[in-house]
Amino acid sequence: MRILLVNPNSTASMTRKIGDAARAVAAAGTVVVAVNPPDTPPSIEGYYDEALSLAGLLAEVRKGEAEGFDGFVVACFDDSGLDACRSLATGPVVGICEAAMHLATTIATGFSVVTTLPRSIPIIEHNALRYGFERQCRRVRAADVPVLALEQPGSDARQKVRSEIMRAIEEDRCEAVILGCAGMADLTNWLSEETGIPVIDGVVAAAKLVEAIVGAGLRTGKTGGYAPPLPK
Ligand code: 5HY
Repeated sequence: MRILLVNPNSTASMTRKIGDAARAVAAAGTVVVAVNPPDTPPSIEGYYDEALSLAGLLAEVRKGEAEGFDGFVVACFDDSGLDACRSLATGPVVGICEAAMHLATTIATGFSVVTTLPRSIPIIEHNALRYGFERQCRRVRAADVPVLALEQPGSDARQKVRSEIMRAIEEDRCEAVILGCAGMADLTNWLSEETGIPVIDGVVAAAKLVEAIVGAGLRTGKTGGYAPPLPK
């Protein structure tokens, strides 16, 4: 099968990181391709950037559908434009936030999320409500690092994420932690070793969930909310 991961921001180094994380866990026979639009914000930090990224995200999914990809991942933790992408795609479209939260509830009675900036906290809290995980989500926290600091070698971003996870373990009774930014995908194993609890990266979670859905022979339902766009 062929899975397309779309990073809605335009930072190519993050797109490469996202693709590498998914390829590292892909089953034999699964081809993973990661792309980003050329003209969206370099990082998505809050509602405004998210809105600016939507047209580029949809264009990439439209192209991927035309090229026959079997499934799609929206690789931004806001789960930007998920429903609109599902209207375009035949195969499943999975957001990295929803996938990570689904997986977390199978291995922990409660999880916390550590994202980048405080402005992203209400967006992720809304996602937990939307997906029905508000009871298992102990808290959404921010390490207070800009998204692109995760792309800068030598920045203190990884240490700040680690410290926030330690606070989550201490204060939230969380038994797993979700990384609340696609740009953290390369920190997962190190953070799990450092903190001693399961650390879930949404990119890996979403890629494996798409594999499972396609493998089960399922596709997006087209008779209602996810019906194809009408010509205008
Ligand atoms: C993301 N922003 O996953 C989100 C999450 C965040 O550019 N990629 C981004 O940190 O707000």
